[in-house]
Amino acid sequence: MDERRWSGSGTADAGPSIPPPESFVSRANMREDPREEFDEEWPGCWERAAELLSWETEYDTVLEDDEAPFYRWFDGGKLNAAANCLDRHLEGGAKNRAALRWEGKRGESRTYTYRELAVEVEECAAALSGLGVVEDDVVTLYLPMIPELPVAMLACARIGAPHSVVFAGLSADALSTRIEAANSEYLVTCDGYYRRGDAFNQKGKVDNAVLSVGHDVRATVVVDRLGEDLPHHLGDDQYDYHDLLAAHAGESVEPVARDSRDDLFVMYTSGTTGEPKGVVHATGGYLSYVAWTARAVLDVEPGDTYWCAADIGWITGHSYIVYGPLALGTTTLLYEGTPDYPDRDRLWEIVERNAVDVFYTAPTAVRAFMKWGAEYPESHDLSSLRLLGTVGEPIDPRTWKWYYRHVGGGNCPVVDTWWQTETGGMMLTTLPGVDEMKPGAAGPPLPGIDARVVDPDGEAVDPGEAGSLTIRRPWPGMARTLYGGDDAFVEEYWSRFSDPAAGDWVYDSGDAARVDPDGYVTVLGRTDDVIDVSGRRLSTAELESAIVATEGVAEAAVVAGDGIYAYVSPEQGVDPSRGLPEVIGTNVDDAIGPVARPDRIVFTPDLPKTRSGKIMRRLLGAIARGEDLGDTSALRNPEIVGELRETIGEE
Ligand code: 6R9
Repeated sequence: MDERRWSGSGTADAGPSIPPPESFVSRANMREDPREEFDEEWPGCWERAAELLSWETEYDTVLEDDEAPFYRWFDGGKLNAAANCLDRHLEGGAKNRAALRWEGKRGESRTYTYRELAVEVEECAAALSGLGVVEDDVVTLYLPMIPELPVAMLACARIGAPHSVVFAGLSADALSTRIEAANSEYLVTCDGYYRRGDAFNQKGKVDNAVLSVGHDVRATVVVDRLGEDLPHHLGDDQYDYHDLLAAHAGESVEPVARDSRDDLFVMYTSGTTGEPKGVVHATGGYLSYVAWTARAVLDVEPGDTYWCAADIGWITGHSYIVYGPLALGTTTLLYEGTPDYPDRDRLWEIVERNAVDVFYTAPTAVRAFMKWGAEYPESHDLSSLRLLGTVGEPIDPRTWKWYYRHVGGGNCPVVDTWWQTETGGMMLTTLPGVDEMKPGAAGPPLPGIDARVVDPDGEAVDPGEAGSLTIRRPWPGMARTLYGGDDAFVEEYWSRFSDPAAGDWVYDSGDAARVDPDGYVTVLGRTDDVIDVSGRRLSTAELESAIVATEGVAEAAVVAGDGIYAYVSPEQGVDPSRGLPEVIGTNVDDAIGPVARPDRIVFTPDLPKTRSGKIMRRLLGAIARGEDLGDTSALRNPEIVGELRETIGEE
């Protein structure tokens, strides 16, 4: 961010506060605000997170900062993540509780009790060890949303081999880059998977990818997902998953006691801008933090059926489908597919059939539900729900309210959780049984978190002013480093606002934000996405929020082209030629000012998105400016790019 002032500060504010429903508060995991205590006790407060886990060896200290910003949490402690997610739940009745429920793409469903999941994880761990995997070998997992993915993650964790999960939809190229960067010699994948009913050949992509990896890939394990629908041949060093597990049936594998600071996994994130970075998470701090936040924010309880409808290939799936919920001994639901196949009520049918208690998804999904119409959620009994959450992008007040009303029936708090791959777990959000909600603002920092919005000199800005979102104290979920890139880690996140000579380390999130007088933070988007109009800086999130506030608009993305370009996706059945652009213009004038009025509005049925549902503004900017688009393989819906190019070219 440069010295110039932001425009639009103090406008497009979050809506008025909504108190959490009494029915929720009376049974919430957290009913008192612990923020003050956390501040007084910091960093000792984080023992409360560590206490949620079982430690093989007690830790010596809560926080070691002698190598800052390479902090060590719960140093001296030893634990195993898989043992925390499985073994310790096997005592007593919990072993027959469902750990995982899977809803497959073709209407199949499978349930694993904790006992059954533990058995398969041990067999998989035995199989991986049998292939030669030893502690600290990175194992790449290139699997769609099938139970074998969490099984393989936990099997790796059991033997102390960090996993690197790559989104199943990424290209062969993206896969080989990640295998190479992580120096990974072992791969678990599948023959193929179904997308909208069609069989896709995953193994073909894998074979191509492996050919272009610079080192030897010693073994590839292939899950047979499609059976007769896609016969395949196993080459040298390729093994059938089910045959391998059968060969190790019933074997037990002792969990490796890992140092708290040892790596649990690496996760490559390309985000919406830039090169992929291998974010590394250590075992003790990460697992404590995701368990603590799942309990405090998602209100997860052992008896719940909890559903995070995200992909495990995204950090959200690691933290809040697999590790957090299983560490707490709850039933976590895993779903494969898309929300509109076979029909647009698929998710609500799953909620009803499984009596889901807590539902967590991305704003982009909620905007799609809003676009399709309230009749889909309303045609199902959703009364089992007690809490809703969102993650991944700002959620505008209109979408928030739609979710609160049509999915939550006005009885469920909505938590808008801001966090990043690098933070490991949630950082800014309301505590659902404690804080009032303000639609459009993520909320205050969580207990123990010192988040500040600062100007280019690192000084806190006044309420209402926009600035850079920074974090001042370390927290247990934080990334340990970037894989093979300690220098890049410091450079990327800790150089902008820190004063190393004074021992003063400040984490730069790369996001822009604004705080209100109550300390609620509204995230305004990546600082790279900010647009510059005649010397004034406009936040994309604010502009988009003003556009989406227009009746008939489902989703919008704003970028700089020749002036301000707004890509707008209308709701189902809305004809945009009937005055919509004028209403949008007026709404933007009112919310921000005429300077922010889009110069060009392009209507489109969809916007290009990453696989975690983030709008790719970088691509939309390139389309608007007629530039080369670069690599589009990380897109969930690459076809839309060509369509938009044509639309813009034709006009
Ligand atoms: C968990 C995750 C991180 C970036 C982050 C920010 C955006 C995430 C948000 C949000 C506004 C929220 N983001 N949650 N923006 N409100 N509640 O998404 O990790 O994939 O690494 O992305 O996502 O821009 O910096 P990751």
